[in-house]
Formats: sequence, structure tokens, C-alpha cells
Amino acid sequence: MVAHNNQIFKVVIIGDSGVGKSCLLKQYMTGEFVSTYSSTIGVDFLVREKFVSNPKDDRLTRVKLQIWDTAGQERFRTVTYSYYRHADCILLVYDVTESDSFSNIERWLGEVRKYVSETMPIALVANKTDLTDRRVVSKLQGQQMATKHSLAYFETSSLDRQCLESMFDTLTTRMLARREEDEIKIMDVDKIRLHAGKSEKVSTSKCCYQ
Ligand SMILES: Nc1nc2c(ncn2[C@@H]2O[C@H](COP(=O)(O)OP(=O)(O)OP(=O)(O)O)[C@@H](O)[C@H]2O)c(=O)[nH]1
Ligand SMILES: [Mg+2]
Repeated sequence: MVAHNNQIFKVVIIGDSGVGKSCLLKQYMTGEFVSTYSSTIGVDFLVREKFVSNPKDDRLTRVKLQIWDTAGQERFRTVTYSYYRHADCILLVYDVTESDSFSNIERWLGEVRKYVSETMPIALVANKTDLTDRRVVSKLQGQQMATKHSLAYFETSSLDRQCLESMFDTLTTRMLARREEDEIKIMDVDKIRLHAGKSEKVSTSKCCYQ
């Protein structure tokens, strides 16, 4: 069994300008909703420590989520792309009241897939669900998009905190499981190398002493 204390996971939030990335992060970190819109310039991150139960053995594991808030504006895109590379998870956010932000999801995905591995967890996040009267992208449309691209799907509101805690809980559990699988793979490769090393020795000695 692999011990998982003090693991650090890097989560990167991306999506069009104004979809609510900064608000989502602020609400998750501090419990406050920011109603004024101040467009993010560049990139910033916040850290939150949390405990999650490991599904395999029910032990509590302490993890640190390093959550990066990126700027959605077009002019910052090249900077944003460079942050995907070492991410453990990406939150691709759209605004359910802005159809353009939903139409742009596939373009974002196209960019993301250039930089990250296929097994990287990507979550499609339908934000601003509190604005029910102004909603133009349905839950079904969101779910279909997520299914088409094998993404996890979450509906959130940075105003009333809908789903925020459970979303990060679910994603953290997935990131832990993925890291554990990677560690097991590395251990297996080490074993194979060790084994290969031993057999090389045996054959070499056979060569020398026969
Ligand atoms: N009603 C409602 N408003 C929201 C929600 N999330 C964000 N907003 C509002 O949407 C506006 C934009 O939010 P931001 O979080 O600044 O958007 P952003 O995605 O960070 O935008 P950029 O930094 O330009 O990329 C702000 O006025 C927020 O108050 C939400 O869940 N519900
Ligand atoms: Mg922002």
C-alpha cells in the first residue's frame, strides 16, 4: 500500500473571460462571493489543505490543492497554455447563461489536449446555475458534451456554493487514485529493471565462467 500524506495536486482553472473562474476559486477558498467583475490579468494560485478518505482503505489522507486561476482573455492565452503541462487536473468552466462560452469548450479542449496526457482528469464545469431565469445551456447539453469528450461533469454556482465542496472532493479522490496507479507503475518498472539487471548478471557470469 502506498502512503499518501501531504500530497500536492496542481489544479488549473480555465475557460472564457467572465465565466466565473476567479469567483469560483474565491468562494471555494474563503466562502465569499465577489459580485463585481474584475478581469484576471496573468495567473495566480491559492492553496487549500484538505483531508480525503482513500476509497481503498478508508484512511484519511492529507492533501494540498494548489489551485491556479488563469485569465480568460484571449491576449493571455499563450501564458495560460504553459500552465497546463504539469497540472494534475483541469477545470474547464463555462457560463450556463452565455452560449458562446459553451460553444468555445471544444476549442479549449483542442488546446488542452495538445499539452496534457490522455489520462489527465478534466472536469467540465457549468457555472452560474443560480441564474435559472437566464440559463441558455441546459444540463443535458452539458452532460452530452462531457460524455462526448470523456470529461467529468459538474454544475456549480459561485454564489450559493452549489456542488463546490463535492466537486473538489470527487476530483481529489480521482487525482489520488491516478497518482497511486502511477506510483505502482513506477514500482513495477523498477522491479522489472531490477529483475532484468539480475538476469543480465547471471548471463554475464555464465559467459565468463563457462
Ligand atoms: N450569479 C452568479 N454570478 C457569478 C457566478 N460566478 C461568477 N459570477 C459573476 O460573473 C462575473 C465574472 O466573474 P469572474 O470570476 O471574475 O470571471 P473570470 O472567469 O475569472 O473572468 P476572467 O478573469 O476575465 O477570465 C462577476 O461579476 C461575478 O460576480 C455565479 O456562479 N453566479
Ligand atoms: Mg478571473
